[in-house]
Amino acid sequence: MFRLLATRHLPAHRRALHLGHLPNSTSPIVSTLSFFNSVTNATQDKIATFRVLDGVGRPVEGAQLPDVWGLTHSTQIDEAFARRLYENMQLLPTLDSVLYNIQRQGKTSFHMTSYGEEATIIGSAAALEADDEILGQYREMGVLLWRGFSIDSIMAQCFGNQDDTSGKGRQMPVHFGSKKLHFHTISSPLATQIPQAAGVGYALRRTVDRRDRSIAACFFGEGAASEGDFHAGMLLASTIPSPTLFIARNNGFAISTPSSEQYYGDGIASRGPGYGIDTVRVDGNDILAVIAAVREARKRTLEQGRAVLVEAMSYRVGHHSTSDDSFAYRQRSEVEDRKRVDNPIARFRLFMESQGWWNAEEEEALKTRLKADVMQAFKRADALQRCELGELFTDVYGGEEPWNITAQRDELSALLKKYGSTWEPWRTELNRFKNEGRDLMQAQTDA
Ligand SMILES: Cc1ncc(C[n+]2csc(CCOP(=O)(O)OP(=O)(O)O)c2C)c(N)n1
Ligand SMILES: [Mg+2]
Repeated sequence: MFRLLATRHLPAHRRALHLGHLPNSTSPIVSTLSFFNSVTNATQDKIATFRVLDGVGRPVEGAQLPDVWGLTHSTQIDEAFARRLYENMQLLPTLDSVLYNIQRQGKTSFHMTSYGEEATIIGSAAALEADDEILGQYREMGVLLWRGFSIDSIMAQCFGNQDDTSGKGRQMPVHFGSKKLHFHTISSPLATQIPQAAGVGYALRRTVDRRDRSIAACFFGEGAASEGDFHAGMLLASTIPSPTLFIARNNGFAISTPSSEQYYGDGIASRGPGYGIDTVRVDGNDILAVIAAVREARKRTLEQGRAVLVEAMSYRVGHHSTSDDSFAYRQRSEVEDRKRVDNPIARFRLFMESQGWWNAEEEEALKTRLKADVMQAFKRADALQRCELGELFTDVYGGEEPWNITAQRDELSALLKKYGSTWEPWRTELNRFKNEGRDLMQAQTDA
């Protein structure tokens, strides 16, 4: 026979105490059968979104403007910092529009724009420290710009010319990397950067002079979060604690798959608590909200030595890439509406104007200057040759060159010697390389 415990009159937490708990678990025991499907409490069944500025750039009720910080102290956001943010936000679409168009002209092979995500990307960059390690997906060119990567370097990478410091012209466009700026080279397979970031965070924890100072910040799209690597990375960072900050850019699309088909739960943020990870969702079109959220997330991850997850909500205004035509799967009017109603650049500009920090003449002057800078860099990059052809075979592996690379170089060398100066298509192609392929044509080979 069951002996019923007379605990019904007790409040739930006392009742739970009374009933005890299981080994290996701190879960309170209850006698009421109830399922749950939300990580918030019942009165607020969706995760809230943090916002500072409204759609027309006014601080929302109760919001505080974020602090900015110098070497010695932090103060509320000031004109100089706001201008730097705004200029970097404006530089992104200026670069994007030129890089997109020159791909169409056949001058480069590919491009991916950041249209609509300027606040998410520049705001995150601004909230991090310059030597925090960045592991990006591919739409984070703005982080590099914020850190001082020049427009010439951007162009050199996209053209794959001899000045490309990211990969000597051997990577697809937008696959940037900079050791100096702590920006790990982009790789196309989705989500690989997520477990890698947990490893980088762990390495930072084990490095004495960076342990209390630097974090690993990992960007990924809501589509990439459907990969197994997302879960592997979150679990790794949760069970082997490390200062790793996950920044999910939820821009509504993974190429043609809308986020409504990407998950059934409450976005990406709902997954953080499952891994015991502090999580926040932020309006990714509000640069001040992004700065405040990422800055606080960074502080937490460093102080607690544990991972934190930020989900930034935005809308991918551009096509996925130059290989995509998004009007095949979404309405033109939807895009036009989003551009107008919730434009991250316009919102911040209105805020700046309301503070007396910006006006129409300055807007005009900035746009003219940025356009001229980008066009000049484009022309310079277009005129430069590629690296020496022989570079094709270097840096593939560390250490001693393996036999297969040597054999491939020898084969190309022999072919170039035979046909390089006589066969027209090759002669023309070779002119695009520094030293016109002579480094290989004159090389001693066994072939
Ligand atoms: C493992 C893998 N699968 C598929 C692709 C093809 N692919 C490239 S980008 C992309 C969409 C990613 O969407 P999301 O993560 O939301 O990033 P967004 O492009 O929206 O910034 C896909 C499916 C890939 N690069 N790698
Ligand atoms: Mg996406």
